[in-house]
Parts: sequence; C-alpha cells; structure tokens
Amino acid sequence: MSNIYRSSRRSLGSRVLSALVLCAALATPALFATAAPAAHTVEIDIAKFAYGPTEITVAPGTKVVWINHDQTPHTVTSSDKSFGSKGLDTDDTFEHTFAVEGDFSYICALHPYMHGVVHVHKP
Ligand SMILES: [Cu+2]
Repeated sequence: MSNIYRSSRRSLGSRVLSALVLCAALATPALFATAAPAAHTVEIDIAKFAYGPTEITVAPGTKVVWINHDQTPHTVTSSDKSFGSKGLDTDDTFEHTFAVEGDFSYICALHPYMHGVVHVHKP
C-alpha cells in the first residue's frame, strides 16, 4: 500500500516538473516576440576584429544590435560606461537603445584598438 502511495506521489511530482519546464519553454519565445517590434533597429557586425560600420548616426530611441561573427570573444564597452556587454562569443549579440542625443564611442575591452562610435541625433 505505501509503495503505491509513494510511486503515485513521485509521478505527480515529475508531472508538475515537466509542466513547469513546458511552461518555461513556451513562455520564452513569447517574451522575445513581444520585445521584437521596437521603434527602429540597426545592426553592427563584429568581424575580423572590427566593428562594421565603425561609425553610425541614428535617431534617439534607436536600438543598436552588435553581432559577433568572429571566432574570438569581443565586447562592446562604451567609453563613458553608459553601456557595456559581457564577452560575446561567436554569434552572440548585445543590444542597447540610445535614448538621448550624443556621441557614444566604444571599444572592445579585450582588444582596445577595436573602436566604434554611435552618433545619436534627431533627424
Ligand atoms: Cu575584441
């Protein structure tokens, strides 16, 4: 009798666990889907130890997404510390939305000779 009780308890527990895992799996893409329709997005490629384009001009509210295409980790580290990524592995991305006007220069903390600048100005 106690064996049956114990095994049914265990299966309920594992059923709850798999339901939670399923919920997490379903919730994650939904989260990305709601985050996607942002005002305006610009991509900057990181390739061959350089940001491309090195220099861009965007309107306030623009989201800039950096993508590392190198086999080497890089970072996006702003000179004024207003934004900064962790070490980006191959195909990792980092995004930052520029809310205010200004000139924001940045470097790769691992290779400080890599540099770029985002100019944020009203059109
Ligand atoms: Cu780097």
